[in-house]
Amino acid sequence: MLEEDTIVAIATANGIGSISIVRLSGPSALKIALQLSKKKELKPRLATLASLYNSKSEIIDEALLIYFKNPYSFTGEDIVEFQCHGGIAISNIILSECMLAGARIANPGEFSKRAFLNNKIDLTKAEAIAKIIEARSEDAVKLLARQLKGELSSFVNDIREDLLFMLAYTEVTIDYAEEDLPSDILEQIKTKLDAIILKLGNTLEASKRREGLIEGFKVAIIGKPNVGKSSLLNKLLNFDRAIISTIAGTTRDTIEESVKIGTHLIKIVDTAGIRDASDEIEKIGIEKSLEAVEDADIIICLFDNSHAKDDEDDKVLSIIEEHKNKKILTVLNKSDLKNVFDKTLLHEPLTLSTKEDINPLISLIEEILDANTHSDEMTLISKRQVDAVSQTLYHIHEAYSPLNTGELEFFAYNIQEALEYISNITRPYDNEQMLDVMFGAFCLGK
Ligand SMILES: Nc1nc2c(ncn2[C@@H]2O[C@H](COP(=O)(O)OP(=O)(O)O)[C@@H](O)[C@H]2O)c(=O)[nH]1
Ligand SMILES: [Mg+2]
Repeated sequence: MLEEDTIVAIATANGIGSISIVRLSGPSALKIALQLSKKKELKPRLATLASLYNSKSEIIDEALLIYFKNPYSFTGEDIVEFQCHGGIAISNIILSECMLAGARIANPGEFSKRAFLNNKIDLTKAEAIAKIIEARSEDAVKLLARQLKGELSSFVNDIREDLLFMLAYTEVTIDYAEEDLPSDILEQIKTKLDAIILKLGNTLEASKRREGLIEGFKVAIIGKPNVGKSSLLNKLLNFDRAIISTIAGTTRDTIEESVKIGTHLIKIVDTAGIRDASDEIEKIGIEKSLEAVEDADIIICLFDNSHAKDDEDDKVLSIIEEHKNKKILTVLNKSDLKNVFDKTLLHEPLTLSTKEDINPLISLIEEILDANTHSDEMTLISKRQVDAVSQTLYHIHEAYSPLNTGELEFFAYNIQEALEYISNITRPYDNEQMLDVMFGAFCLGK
């Protein structure tokens, strides 16, 4: 289903660089490129050096032209790429000349949308493209590259095949026989259902646990006032981001910053000290500290080694007790002073001083993140994918009991629903609106 109009966009970032790429896609792409270059022909997939001319035949640049003849291009349409000299002016002039010659400016994500509509990529790849462009860490790139290569597509296709197999058998039984499913087929279906439930469940669980791989894992620093939370944040960031003082209640709001640890990007959150405050604003700050705990993947819980444990520390300990499902690192700070905190009251505390060396803590965080990153578990990268898998899993669970009671129509209905949801991940049956929203979020020129 080839589009009528030809679109054009500057594919490279808007700024000064050695080259810029202007990309044309659509039925007139070649014609427009020949007009601008005054060439008779362009050989597909061959780089051709050419002078470019404007509509008044004035020379505007010298560029490398590459023609991709349909269907062997990213969009599946004719594409011509101009590799022109870098800079804002040149690429904009070429863009305007392409428009004068009949192209229209592309909408955000329109190249990818055309690639999707022409079956060149499925939605998992489209999402991976959008995200890999914005990725800010090596972890994110590695994860997204796997999806780009089609890992999720084949995962989805395998499950679809199994569901289709079940549907085929049950439909035949419903149509032609009064009898129940033959018992060996029934057993085979149950085995397949169990395997799918396990696969989907593991994927959802792993995706939740590894959510931070793209945006950055959240690490919250908590503790009572004055234990050195803001000092730790500043030390991790290597600059004075938060105000540090001996006055309890100095940090009233949560402060969030991104920092790289090893190959990982983390979002580190400094919080207001937890205590029974009477000040209204401080109270709100403490509420936000508790929210930060909820949101965090890793919690660094600070105590002051120069004082004995008190009621405020107990309060902090009771909070981490409620969040045992998260990674919790307990740190006895201010260990450069006289050590009076009873270590045995904490679980494997790290003894350190933010005034001196925090490397042992950094290594520990890196170890945790490494363990979470180096795994080949299937990971979903968007809420859209997570929702689709959850719905698939729901309908597969729903299919189980009618199978046991021989109500094959109900079984078939739920498998049909599951099929539709799982298919949505790669190629929805029809959902124009969803496609517009999705591709609209792409950056220009993609
Ligand atoms: N001696 C010593 N003082 C520290 C250490 N860490 C923080 N402090 C001091 O403790 C006070 C409170 O620090 P701050 O980071 O504002 O604590 P917060 O309220 O937990 O954010 C400041 O005067 C810091 O200089 C440390 O490791 N050793
Ligand atoms: Mg503070």
